[in-house]
Amino acid sequence: MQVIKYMFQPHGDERGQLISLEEFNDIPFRIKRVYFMYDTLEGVVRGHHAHKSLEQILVCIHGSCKIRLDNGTESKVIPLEKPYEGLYVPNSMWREMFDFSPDAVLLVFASEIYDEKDYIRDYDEFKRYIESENKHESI
Ligand code: T46
Repeated sequence: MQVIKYMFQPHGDERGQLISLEEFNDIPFRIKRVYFMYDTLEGVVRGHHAHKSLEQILVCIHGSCKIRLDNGTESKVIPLEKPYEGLYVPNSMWREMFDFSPDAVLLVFASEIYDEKDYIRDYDEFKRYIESENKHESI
């Protein structure tokens, strides 16, 4: 399973660091929505879903957290610990976010506006969805 992590270029000088992210240049899609989560309680696991179409880039701009990505056959855990690392999460990928440090701020760039119909929130349904997608691809 291929995991794509972007390393953004900080514009550092004697005052500190600045990162600028532009759609299509640094983020590989048109950014239609930005959201972030913070004050995540210890032991909490967020996510537990996949998206049919949505693509996203996750950046832990403060603190740290871990992301589990699962494509239906393989699963990987990716730590996010630096504000210049962006994890690309494609569509049809189950995700869970966990191990948030108390100061973690997880910023997300999303390719679509919020749409509950795009979510698959049941893992067995996700597996069936992946299988049907693979069938279509092999025809
Ligand atoms: C994802 C992971 C990484 C909105 O009203 N608008 C929004 O844009 C979002 C993202 C959420 N919401 C509402 C829906 C729920 O009532 O905020 C509440 C929490 O959302 P959810 O339980 O879906 O949050 P997470 O952390 O489980 O998942 C979120 C995104 O929903 C999801 O697309 O990939 O972060």
